[in-house]
Amino acid sequence: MKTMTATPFDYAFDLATTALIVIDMQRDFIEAGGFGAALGNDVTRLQAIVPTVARLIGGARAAGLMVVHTRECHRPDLSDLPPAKRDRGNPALRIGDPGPMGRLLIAGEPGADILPELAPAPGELVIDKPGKGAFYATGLSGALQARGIRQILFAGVTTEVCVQTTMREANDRGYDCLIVTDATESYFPEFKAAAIAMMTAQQGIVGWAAPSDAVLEALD
Ligand code: TIU
Repeated sequence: MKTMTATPFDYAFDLATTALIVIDMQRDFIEAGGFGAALGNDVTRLQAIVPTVARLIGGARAAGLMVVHTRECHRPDLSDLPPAKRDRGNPALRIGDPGPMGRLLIAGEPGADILPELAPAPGELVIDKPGKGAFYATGLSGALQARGIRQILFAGVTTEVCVQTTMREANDRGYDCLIVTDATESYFPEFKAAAIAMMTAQQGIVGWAAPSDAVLEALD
């Protein structure tokens, strides 16, 4: 086992049983004209973490970790989109509506793609998910079990929505989870800080947190 310095205490992991899951680094959340912007968010905050996420993915690949990418998106016929999700808040643009990057959050449309600079490498698992959590209605659980994964490092957007939901799902399934603090971001800085604080409080009730430098050093 290796260890890294983390909050609230050292995080133990084994390269062979650790996965990096990169959550929803899609154009629809990070670029103008996508789903995130349609909800009224300033998407420029999220762009700042892209180089850090790229470095983290590079380090994980070099260390031989399983690397998983997720995309929040729906089938073109919207059969996996609950009306409650589509209609919530009566946004100007709804999921499935045409926008500048194609239909919002629809699989196969340009906006649903992962940013080109973070593109999955051949052979890496890409999970399309209809919910905020990556375990709901996907094959993620089986894929992690097949590889014998026991520890999961989390990066991506947004911290308090899809990242936190997935980390909580993983924690309940028995994984030791760590969020990489500068490889995740929110449209709301106070929500990012609160999400990391509440996950690591109470002796790591949901898991651990550490910056990418500490993670990359431990992976090296
Ligand atoms: N709106 C928001 O903060 N997030 C999402 O809708 N999805 C993800 O976090 N990926």
